[in-house]
Amino acid sequence: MTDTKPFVALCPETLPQRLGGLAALIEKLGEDLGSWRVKEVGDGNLNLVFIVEGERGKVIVKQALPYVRLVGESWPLPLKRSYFEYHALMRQSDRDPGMVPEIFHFDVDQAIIVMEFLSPHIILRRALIEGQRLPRIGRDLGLFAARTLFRGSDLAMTARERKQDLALFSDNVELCDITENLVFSDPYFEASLNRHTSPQLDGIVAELRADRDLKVEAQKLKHLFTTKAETLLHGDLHTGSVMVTMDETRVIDPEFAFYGPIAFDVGMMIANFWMSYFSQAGHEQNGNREAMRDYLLNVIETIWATFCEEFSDLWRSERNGILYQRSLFEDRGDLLGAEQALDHVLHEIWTDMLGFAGVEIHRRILGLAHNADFETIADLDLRARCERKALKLGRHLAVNRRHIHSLAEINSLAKRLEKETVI
Ligand code: SR1
Ligand code: MG
Repeated sequence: MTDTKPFVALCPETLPQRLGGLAALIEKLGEDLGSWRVKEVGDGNLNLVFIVEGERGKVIVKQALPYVRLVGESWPLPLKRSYFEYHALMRQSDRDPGMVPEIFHFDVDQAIIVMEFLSPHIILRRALIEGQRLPRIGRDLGLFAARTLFRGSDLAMTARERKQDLALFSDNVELCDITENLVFSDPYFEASLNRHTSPQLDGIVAELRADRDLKVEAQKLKHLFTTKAETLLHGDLHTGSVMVTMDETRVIDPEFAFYGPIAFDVGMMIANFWMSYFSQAGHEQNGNREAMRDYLLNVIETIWATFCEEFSDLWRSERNGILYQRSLFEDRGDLLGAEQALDHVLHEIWTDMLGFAGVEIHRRILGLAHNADFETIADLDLRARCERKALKLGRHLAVNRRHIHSLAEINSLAKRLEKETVI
C-alpha cells in the first residue's frame, strides 16, 4: 500500500515546513528553514510558482492546482499534468541537453516539481515586448525543435520504447482537450469564454467566423493534431514558455506534452514571433522598432532554417527507428532515395506548420487565452490595428498553406500588412 497524503496547495507560509525535509532542497538552500524566503510569482494560466531563497541559493517550486487558475475552480483540471510535465522535461533534457531547467525533486501526489532557478533569465515574450534583440534564440529554438521532435519519433526510437511512451502520454487527455477546443474550435464560433478587442474587431471577427474555407482548414488541422501521433510534443511552445539571457535559452513548462504532429510545436513557436512583429507598433516610441521588426522576421527564418538543417543532419546520422529504414535506402547504396524521403517529410512539416501558425495567431486574439504582446497595448484602437493585421496573416497561413513557397514570401506579405494604414 502506498501512503499518499491528500493534495494541499502550497503557500509561502507553509512551504518551508512542508518541503524543508527534502535533502535536495536543503542542499540547494541550506538547513536554516527559518531563513528561507518564499515568494509566489506565478502569472501563467494554470499553476502556482514560488521562488524559494535560502542562505545557499534559490530554487523554483512549481505546483499544479486542481483547476485552471485563469478561470477558477469552475474549470477543474487534473493534477496529473505535473506528472506529464516531469516526464517531458526528463526526455527533453536527454534529447537536447542543457535546454530545460534541471529538476531537483518531483512529488507526484502533491503535483510539485522543484527545479533550477534560472537567473538572470527573463521570459522571452517580455524581452520581445521590451524590444530586446537576443542573438541566440533563432538558432537555439530551431535546434531544440529539431532535436526533441526528431528524437521523440519513430524516426529515432525503437518501436517498443515509442509505443510505451505514447501510452504514457496518451493519458494527458484534459490538457489536449484545452488545445483541441481553445486553438482549433472556439476561435471560430461564439464560444462562451472567448473575448476580443471590441467593438474595434467586431467586423473582422464576424467575417472570420463566417469564413467557410477557414473553418474547414481549422478542422483539418485539428484532425491532424488529434490523429498524427508522430512525436512527443512540448505542446505549448510559445514565447511565454522560453526563458532567455543574451547568451542562454531555456525551454520551460511542457505540461501539454503529448504525441502529436512535429509541425505543431514549430508552427506555434513561429506564430508567436509573427504576433510579436505585429505588436511592435503598440510598444514603439517615435518609430524606434524598425530594427526590432526586421530582427523578428529574421528570427523566424533562422528557426526554420536551423530546424531543417538539424533535422536533416539527424535524418542522416540518427535515423535508426522503424521509419524510412536504412535497409531500404543507404544500405542498398540509394542515398538519393533517403534524401528524397527527407524532402517529402520536411515539405509536409512545412505545409502543416504554416497552418498551425495561422490558428495559433487567431486563438490568441479571438479566444480565451490572449498574450501579453497585444494585451499590454493600452490604447485599444492601436491594439486592434495590430491584432487585425495578425488576424489577416493568420487567415492567409491557415487557408493558403499549400500554396506558400517560402518564408521570404510570407515575411514580405507581413511587411506590406504592417505598412497598411487602412486594412
Ligand atoms: C486554460 S489554459 C489556456 C492556455 O494557457 C496555456 O499556456 C496554454 O497555451 C493554454 O491553451
Ligand atoms: Mg505554460
